[in-house]
Amino acid sequence: MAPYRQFRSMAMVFLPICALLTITYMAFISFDTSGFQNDQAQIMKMQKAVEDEQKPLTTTALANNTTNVKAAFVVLVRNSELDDLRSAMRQMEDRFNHRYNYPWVFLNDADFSEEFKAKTKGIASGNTFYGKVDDTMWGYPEWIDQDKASDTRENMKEVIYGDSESYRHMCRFQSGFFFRHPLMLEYDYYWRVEPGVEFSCSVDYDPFALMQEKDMKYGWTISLKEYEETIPTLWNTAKEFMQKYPQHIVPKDDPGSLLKWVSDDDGETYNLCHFWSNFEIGSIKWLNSPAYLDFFNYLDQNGGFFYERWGDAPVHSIAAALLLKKDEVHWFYDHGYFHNPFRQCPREPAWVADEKCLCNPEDSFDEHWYSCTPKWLELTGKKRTDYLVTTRS
Ligand SMILES: Nc1nc2c(ncn2[C@@H]2O[C@H](COP(=O)(O)OP(=O)(O)OP(=O)(O)O)[C@@H](O)[C@H]2O)c(=O)[nH]1
Ligand SMILES: [Mg+2]
Repeated sequence: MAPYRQFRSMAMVFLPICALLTITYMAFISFDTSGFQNDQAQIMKMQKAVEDEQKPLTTTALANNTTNVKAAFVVLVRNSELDDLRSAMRQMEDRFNHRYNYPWVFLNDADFSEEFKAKTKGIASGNTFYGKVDDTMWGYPEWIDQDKASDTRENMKEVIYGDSESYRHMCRFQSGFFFRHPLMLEYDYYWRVEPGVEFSCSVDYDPFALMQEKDMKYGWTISLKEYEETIPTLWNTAKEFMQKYPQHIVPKDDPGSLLKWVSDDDGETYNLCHFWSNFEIGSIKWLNSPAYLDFFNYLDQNGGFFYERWGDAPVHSIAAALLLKKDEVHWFYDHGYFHNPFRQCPREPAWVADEKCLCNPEDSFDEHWYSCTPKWLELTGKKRTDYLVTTRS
């Protein structure tokens, strides 16, 4: 019996001590774990915020350094604009194309000079092609009354480019023909470049791959309002088109409809909003589709390219708003771009401008009262950062 009693007295001493130690340990563990869990949740929340800010829209476009998209730059240009063109090309090559080597297509209503060819070929990292635009694409269609066109120019002297004949041919060509020039037909996507523009941010992903991967049709950087005097009857003509070709129109009650971007009264009138077409990354197949061609031909028959001064920017933009859905149109927010007098410079997160760009976000036009980009964001229900593709290096 003695060993049992000894064991019992030892147990009476040790058991409470063990119980106390166990309780203390459990309390410590549970306190420590919940603290750890809190920290962990906090860290995960912060990581998610950073990831959301940096979330790439695509993976392929970022990962692929090789050219697998059938795409080209397209430049309508005169020989006299060579220096300004070389400046724009140099920036495009340094900021983007030296890693991708996409070809350049130059178009002109006159012959390109040998100097022009040599000095553009010298800068391009991809192949260069030079095309002449003939009078099937640059000139008066037979239904145009040229006296009436001439009177219009006389009467529009006060309007910017209102008295210019060549400007009208240019706008009609950019609206309805550049994408079916024989040199362009082998490509799926184009990036329009103009002499004298600036590309002020490094583009470390492939916008063409992004467009292809997401099946997007039209990309832009700056939006603004058109001079009303240049397009008095454009919207009414577009409304007639909508009635005649309902099969091409995205219904206005479709959640993807972009009608509200160009009209504040349910389609009654045009609010003058358009994408500035001197920068465009777009689908050549879309422009060659029956929907777009029916639209262009309908406008062209009306004669407004000559009897008014319809610009290719409102023409492309109204087409996009009527024929495309929200997800098919992309704001290239993370591109730095300047065409006199407006600039696009990414605002936030701050690192984009600091690390990738040579521009001041305070100069960016996107929040200007004359910009239509706030309306775009409101309609699409997106934030600027939703359009961020570039990532931190
Ligand atoms: N070959 C050729 N190219 C032209 C002609 N007119 C304009 N372009 C080109 O067409 C594009 C648009 O013309 P711009 O004069 O820049 O028109 P804009 O951008 O509305 O006006 P700006 O404020 O002057 O730049 C540019 O790439 C020009 O080089 C022309 O008569 N012949
Ligand atoms: Mg220009």
